[in-house]
Amino acid sequence: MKRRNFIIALLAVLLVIPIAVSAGPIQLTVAEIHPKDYPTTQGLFQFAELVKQRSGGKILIDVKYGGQLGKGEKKVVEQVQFGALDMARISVSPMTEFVPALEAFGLPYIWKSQESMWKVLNGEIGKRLLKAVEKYRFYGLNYYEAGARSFYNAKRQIKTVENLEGLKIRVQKSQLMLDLVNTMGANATPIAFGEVYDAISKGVIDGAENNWPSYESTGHYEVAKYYTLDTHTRVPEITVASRISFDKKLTKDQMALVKKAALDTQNYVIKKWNERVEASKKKVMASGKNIITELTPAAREGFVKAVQPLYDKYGEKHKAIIKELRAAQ
Ligand code: GTR
Repeated sequence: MKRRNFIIALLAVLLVIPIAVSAGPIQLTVAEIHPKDYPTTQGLFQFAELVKQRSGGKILIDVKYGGQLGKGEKKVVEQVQFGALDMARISVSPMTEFVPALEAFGLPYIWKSQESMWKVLNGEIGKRLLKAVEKYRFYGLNYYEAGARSFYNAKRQIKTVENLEGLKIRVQKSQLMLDLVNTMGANATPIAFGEVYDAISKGVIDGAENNWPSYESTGHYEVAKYYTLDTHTRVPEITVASRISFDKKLTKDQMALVKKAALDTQNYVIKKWNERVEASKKKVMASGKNIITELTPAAREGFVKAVQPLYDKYGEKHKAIIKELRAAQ
């Protein structure tokens, strides 16, 4: 090769290499506490698939499920907030520690039904609160279904709210949940989700509260046989992204693509969720060991009355949105 040609070839290689490197796919990671077959995890796989297809393989999302990136959601969200992690799918409850406006969604007996909740989440209020997280260095990507939460424990059957008195009940790391469970007469103990099974089986706590799929998938039903369907909250899930990492890694168009794909998986998760609730019920019932308690109308009234002091504490702060939520359903 002539000297001149050699220099041209060398320059071409030097110019092309950096282009080739920067043209590689953008890698994003999302943390999920649940196992592979859980509805929200399935939703994230679908999200990753849509993003891959729509970006022509330029944006790839790695779904780290099963709590691989942390057993407690609050710590995981902290990583998202300071940009060490791109995204996390978590419950709105621990998210209220970062974005207090979201507390309204976690108030007891605030939602009439699954349908009315989705009407609000997909409407103006839901969109506004998804946007509200931006002030705290997040992007809100979507909401997922999480059913209704109810109490379970290893000690005794709960037929009335008074029966909760003195039980040591695990709660998520959320002041609202702590106050709620204490208001109902139990002793609330915040523990990371992944540590609850051991804590119940060792008698460190008496029980916890969660929806059917979580009661079943975690195996909590094996160690806490009394499950009372008091459905005190219907707090949705949320997927949040790190503003630091998204602003660095994605263009405006790419960000819009990712956000749209996340929203497009919501209905898929609702469908998966409803199927899973039935499957979880079946599995728990089949064990033959669990005592499932439905509340009588009078007992339900007792539960609703018992949470009123919580509205005294949080109601003023969220007065406008509570009014809006009630009117919108
Ligand atoms: C589940 C929820 C999880 C986690 C868990 C908990 O229902 O899907 O994200 O918040 O509850 O109680 O910690």
